[in-house]
Amino acid sequence: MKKVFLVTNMAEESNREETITGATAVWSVAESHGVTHVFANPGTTEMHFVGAFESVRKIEPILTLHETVASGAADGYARVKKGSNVNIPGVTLLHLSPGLMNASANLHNAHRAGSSVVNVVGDMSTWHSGTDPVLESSIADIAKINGAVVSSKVPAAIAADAKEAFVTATRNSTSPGASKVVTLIVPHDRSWERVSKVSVEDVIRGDASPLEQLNEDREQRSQHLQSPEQATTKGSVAERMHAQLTELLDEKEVPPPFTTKTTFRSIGLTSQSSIRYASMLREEFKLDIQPTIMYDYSLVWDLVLYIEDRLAIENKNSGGENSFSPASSPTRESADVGKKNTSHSHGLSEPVQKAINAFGKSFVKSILKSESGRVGVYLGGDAGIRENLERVCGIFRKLGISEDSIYVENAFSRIDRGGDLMVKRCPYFPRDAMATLASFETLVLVDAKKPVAMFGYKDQNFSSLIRQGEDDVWEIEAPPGGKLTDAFEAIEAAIDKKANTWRTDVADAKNDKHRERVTRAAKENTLRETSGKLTPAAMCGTIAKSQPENCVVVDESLTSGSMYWDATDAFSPQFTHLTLTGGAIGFGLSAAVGAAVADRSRKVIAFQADGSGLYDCQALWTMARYNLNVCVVICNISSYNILNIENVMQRVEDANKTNVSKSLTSLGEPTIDWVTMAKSFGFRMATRCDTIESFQMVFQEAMEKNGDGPILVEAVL
Ligand SMILES: Cc1ncc(C[n+]2csc(CCOP(=O)(O)OP(=O)(O)O)c2C)c(N)n1
Ligand SMILES: [Mg+2]
Repeated sequence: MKKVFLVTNMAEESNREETITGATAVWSVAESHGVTHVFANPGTTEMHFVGAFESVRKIEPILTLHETVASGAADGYARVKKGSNVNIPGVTLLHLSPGLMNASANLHNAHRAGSSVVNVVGDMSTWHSGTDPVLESSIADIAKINGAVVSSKVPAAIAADAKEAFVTATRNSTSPGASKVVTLIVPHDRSWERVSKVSVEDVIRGDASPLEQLNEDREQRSQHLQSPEQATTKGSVAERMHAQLTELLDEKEVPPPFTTKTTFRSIGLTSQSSIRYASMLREEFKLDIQPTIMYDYSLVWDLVLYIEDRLAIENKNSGGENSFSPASSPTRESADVGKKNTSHSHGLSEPVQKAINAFGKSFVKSILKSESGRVGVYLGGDAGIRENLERVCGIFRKLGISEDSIYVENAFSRIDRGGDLMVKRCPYFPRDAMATLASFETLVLVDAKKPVAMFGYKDQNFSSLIRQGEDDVWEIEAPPGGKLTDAFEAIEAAIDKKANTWRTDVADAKNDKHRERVTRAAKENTLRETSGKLTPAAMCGTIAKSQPENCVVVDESLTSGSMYWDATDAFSPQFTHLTLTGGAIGFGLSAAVGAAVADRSRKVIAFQADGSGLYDCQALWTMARYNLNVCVVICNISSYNILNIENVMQRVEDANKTNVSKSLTSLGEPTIDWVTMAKSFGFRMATRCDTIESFQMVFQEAMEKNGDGPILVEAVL
């Protein structure tokens, strides 16, 4: 026994002395977060990271030939890896600020998609920084545009810094649309300096003091929540608030609901948070506070802070860590930057659970009271993940709301559709989108930001796409410290109690009719012609009919794919659909790389408009090099077609008078040969099709091939 004990001790001692490079520490942390691949375009300051892949063998580096491919791939990877309770970040390795700048357009898309992405960016050595070497400029300033920044400047803190970056990128957020893009800046010397292996393992296991962390979080939260009034007000928040509320309710003799307009909602809280807060306050102060109102209350920020404190105390007592910020509070963006955030969900605290139950009850009661055809649902964020979508459709079915009243954002990050799930897509143009949503009296947003017009057009003077009043818009989202599914659970519990008033039959009858209508129209529109010149409609119908079950479709088809949604509703088995979320074109081919790397068992179809595909066509080389199971369909219309449409729609003065303006939307002269391009990037299979028959044959064949490397089909339209 003694001998064994001695040996163990000696092993521990030698472990303690074992050191690894900072770069290896970063990849070890990444590995502990489930990361399997890094999309890289390194330079001098990242060479130790390149070497560190030799030590962390579970992570495979993927070389991309432009940083926009790396960031788009990281986004596609994260979207495919995501589960209803799983978040594995896409990771990039980029060279200084120029590398990050090249990656930024697709990081913008990733930010808008709510994708978890960690960029590891090398910087000049700490002692060299500031001497103005040619490649130097502020990495943090560029990174901040798309999300949070963690700078690893302190010696030996690299594992903790990396952990902070990965935790921040994968946290549950209560705010739909909050960025999960995080940039970890690592000075050159920090990447080669050696750190104790045991200390890195401690960080990975999370042996840091939670209390310390909690205090730091709370301090930061109260700083970013402070209003000018708060800074000068004395007394505890609870005391002040009680006095204020009592005075408000007793002396002013204005029974709720009050009439003036300072509300929880007006400071950016959602309906869900407002109801939650009101119910907590009711319970605490035994005052009659109505849900969505705190009218005429001048220190409404105090309420927020007070509840934050309550949540933090509750969490501390239950051993959990919590992170909470009111949705889109004015200071949220700045607070995200450089903030320590270690949110993990360990179950909801009691007050949050009570509050969310109260929300569920109010919601179900109200929706059951409304006329079912007058309630519209708008899905965003994680609502499209299959488990979530099934639950959402199940919930609304019981409430009598049919699939043709359930819309998904036009620019959605992921929706697992097809088979027996059918929802609608909100139209692209603002006027159409607004009219669609305005046809409902009540609107329910599920994990979605309130939609605004993509552009402010000359003759359309509106921004919000929502016409309903504040009290007719419900927002379902993750509660503080919890997950979106906690909100679903509360609603389902409330629905279960109302089993005798379910309106499933109403929804089912409408659903049947809706499906019939969609299938008839899709057949008529996309399958009517079977031969002759290839058209966008025939292409959409063919893809929808032939795409295999469980494939991933990365859809940057823009105008050529306008009939694809309905065609897939009608003909496609279950699949995962990803789109361009941030409007920064040049995402599709890159995201297809990431999607194919994330799950090699799934066929990926990159449904790609030609103009957009030319921003990141280097992705083709990465597809070929790593033998990815991707079928690229290029919609070759030799133009920026959407801009021609905009020209007409915006009634642009003098447009097309001569060839000058036309030349800026045409991609012809010289024509681009995608087949030759693909072959030059290493594709073994690339074919051009200009008839319906040839496209049907080639695409069908491409769907049957697996493991033979990528295929490109150039659809000449
Ligand atoms: C990064 C970026 N640059 C420029 C634009 C402006 N823009 C929007 S659509 C478009 C052309 C799209 O053409 P294509 O991809 O061929 O699709 P099509 O309209 O032909 O269907 C351009 C240049 C943009 N949205 N993002
Ligand atoms: Mg085009």
